Amino acid sequence: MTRCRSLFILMAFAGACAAGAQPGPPARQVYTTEHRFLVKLLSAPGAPRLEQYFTVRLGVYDGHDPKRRLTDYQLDVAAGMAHGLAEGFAHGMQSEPHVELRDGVAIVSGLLFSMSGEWTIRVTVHQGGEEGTASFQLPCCAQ
Ligand SMILES: [Cu+2]
Repeated sequence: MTRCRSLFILMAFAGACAAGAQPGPPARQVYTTEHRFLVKLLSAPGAPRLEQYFTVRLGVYDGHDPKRRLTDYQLDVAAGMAHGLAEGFAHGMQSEPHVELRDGVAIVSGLLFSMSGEWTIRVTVHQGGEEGTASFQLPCCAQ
């Protein structure tokens, strides 16, 4: 019974990921400070589920030549809720995101939202001695 239920949740999750990976509405994108980098949210679940791990895919582009996708960068990813703070998070996630670069696309797994409301995914790009930070808002969660 427990095993069946786990399998069902896993399949539902896989379905959500597949849906997120399909070409759909224009990717959301944010420039880092001084337009150094352009970070695109290539895919994300339409609606993350409370207390369920999910994955997003990010692309990083030259901010001054946004058609040029970068491959030689490193990414730090953190997520949290501001709860009205002008800067920073009132609290983070209860999990540690994992970043894997595959053909220049950053696959960020291990994201988990533990509370309903507006979450921020903060991405810091490091490349060639430069860095820049971009933030994406993601609401939590589907009912
Ligand atoms: Cu919160």
